Amino acid sequence: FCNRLRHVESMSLQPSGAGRISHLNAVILGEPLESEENDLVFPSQEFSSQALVSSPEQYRNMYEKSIEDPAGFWSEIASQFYWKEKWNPEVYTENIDVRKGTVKFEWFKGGRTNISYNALDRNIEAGNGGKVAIYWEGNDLGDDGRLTYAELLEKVCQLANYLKHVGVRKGDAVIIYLPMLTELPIAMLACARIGAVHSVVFAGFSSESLSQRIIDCKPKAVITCNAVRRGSKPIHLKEIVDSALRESVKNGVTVDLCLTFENKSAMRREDTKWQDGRDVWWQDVVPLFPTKCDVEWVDAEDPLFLLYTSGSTGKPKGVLHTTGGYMVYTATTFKYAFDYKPSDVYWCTADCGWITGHSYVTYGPLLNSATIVVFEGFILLIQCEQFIQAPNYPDAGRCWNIVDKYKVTIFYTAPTLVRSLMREGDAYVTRYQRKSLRVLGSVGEPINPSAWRWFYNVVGDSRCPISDTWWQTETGGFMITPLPGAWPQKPGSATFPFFGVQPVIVDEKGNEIEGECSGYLCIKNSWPGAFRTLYGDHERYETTYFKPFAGYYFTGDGCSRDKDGYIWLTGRVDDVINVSGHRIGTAEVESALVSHPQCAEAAVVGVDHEIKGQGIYAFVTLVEGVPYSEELRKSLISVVRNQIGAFAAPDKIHWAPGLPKTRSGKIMRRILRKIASRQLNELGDTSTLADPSVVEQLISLGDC
Ligand code: 6R9
Repeated sequence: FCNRLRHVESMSLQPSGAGRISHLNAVILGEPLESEENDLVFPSQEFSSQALVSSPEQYRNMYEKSIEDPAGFWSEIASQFYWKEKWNPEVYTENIDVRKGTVKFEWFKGGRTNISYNALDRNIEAGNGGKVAIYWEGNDLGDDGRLTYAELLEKVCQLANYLKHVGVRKGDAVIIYLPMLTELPIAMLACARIGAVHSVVFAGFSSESLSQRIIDCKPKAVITCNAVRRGSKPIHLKEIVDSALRESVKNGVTVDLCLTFENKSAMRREDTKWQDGRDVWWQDVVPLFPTKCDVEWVDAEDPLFLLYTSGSTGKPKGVLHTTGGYMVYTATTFKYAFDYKPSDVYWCTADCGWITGHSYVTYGPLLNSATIVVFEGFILLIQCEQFIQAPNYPDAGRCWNIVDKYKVTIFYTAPTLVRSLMREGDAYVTRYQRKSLRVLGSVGEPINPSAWRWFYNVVGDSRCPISDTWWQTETGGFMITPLPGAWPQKPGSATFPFFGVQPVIVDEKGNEIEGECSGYLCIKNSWPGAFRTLYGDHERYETTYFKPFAGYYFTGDGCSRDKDGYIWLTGRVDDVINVSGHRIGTAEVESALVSHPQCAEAAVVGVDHEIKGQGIYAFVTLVEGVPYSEELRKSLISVVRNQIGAFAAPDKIHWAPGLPKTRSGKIMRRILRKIASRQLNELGDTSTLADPSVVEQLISLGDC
């Protein structure tokens, strides 16, 4: 208690910068907190005293500097990286306001660098060549491996040399469709080394989704593996690629090279379907190339990668990140939000197919010369009938077995995993020691306070702060996040902005609102890790993100700020559903459903789901005369699985003789959401419906 009291006292520092940065709040301004002490979870004195940022005051000083002098703040940090040539005198230029012209952010322009060099060669030169870069843990117990920084560099160089040999050049796109093998980060780093633009496609996506991405970015090569195993059953990834490539050819996009890693534990090469001339075994060519490869120095604003994400229309958006700002931002956010120390062993459970795997499996940690754990196990479950993102093989204790095996100190995961393991009971956790753990992290969706407390009390033995990091594919890195030693946490709140980030809450008209409030979350300025455009569609970039509230970047999320200034994310306010931390556009699922010959119309909404956070609930109108049947329900679900991927399969199909529409024909999703969540007393005004009786019909069919 004394410790906590001391903390409360230290929280009550006199305001030093009050009024200067208006949107800041009690903690940041050093005012006493109004919350009851039992709403707050304090870092221990032991933790805080060793933390990189150990008090609100220290944060406040750094934050103020980052806002008042972004150029000075970020160039000082950027100088810790290797630059072949320094950037232009102006560190950054920005126009975030569409009314003033094209939206454009540039950071460190004119600077020449290479992120792969900074993540590998620079660390090796600093004496970390012998340090383990990657511990790889296979799905089967005992199937594992490790690579030091020096070994990782050699493997990256061999692949980079091979890619150069086959004609992949700076600026060319390369699609990577791999499960979580070490070859996945190796392929990313190899592309970056030669200035090629990687686009990783999550290996749970279907061939149609893959071909859509191939057609959009026209890659020089696709990198994949023949198969991945779930239990005893292989999933033939190469065949998914084959069919995607066939589809691409029909659309005028031919890819000349499909580099295929032979994943021996899943499938022998003799059993793999092959197209001579196009397909090449990784193991036959890559090891023949030299283990040293000259770096392609690129401009800070040259593209590093494209990552497709769901939006509110059917077409995925190619989020484009560039090199310099992204490098500086991911490394810095990683370091501070996890209070990283060189002795840490860090495990992020995300797949590299999502942004978390880019910024916080690969780039952020390796730029800090961290030792990372890469675990194969997740993809396998994603392919299961029921999409559950939790490693429960051989049992629900697997995560903690891995934590003890590698002495993991920082464990970063998604609320969906926490909830699904929580359901299995504490015994699976407590049978392992977990003594090495010191920081926990959460990402992907709001973490509900009960899951937060279980994560904190049971997994972290009530001694490990949780960094609940709010950010997006578009933001490149953390935007709102606890700094674990700096201030008390509130379970379920992402707390305060990272250095250089100015979040604002706006009302429907786009006016900034102050104090305790809720509204739409926007960002007021640029930051180094921001995405620069949507590939091939700058207009959509402006329309989606910068036009809804002119003068700001609109995140698509709703949030509230409490009396102490803590920020609470409340979820998407657009037509995007967040299933187990994965963004799925309702329009994508709808267009898959209506492609079924017996489906006339479909409307998809998100509903609360105990484990996944949100589940997918589809209202389906059948073609006149077609009867409902269980068989048809299954076939509708399989259409979605085939067109998008298993993780997008609807949890519920609700037969709908008609959909509630306005007189102008717009589907009223507000009403559908209420029906889906059985909040029938809250349907609100239905008088604007073209045919109000539709609602009654839907309710009576609810149990189908
Ligand atoms: C990193 C990532 C982004 C959307 C975002 C928001 C939700 C992510 C969150 C969170 C509450 C958190 N989200 N982290 N919501 N608290 N800590 O997940 O990127 O796949 O692009 O999703 O995820 O809704 O807008 P991405």
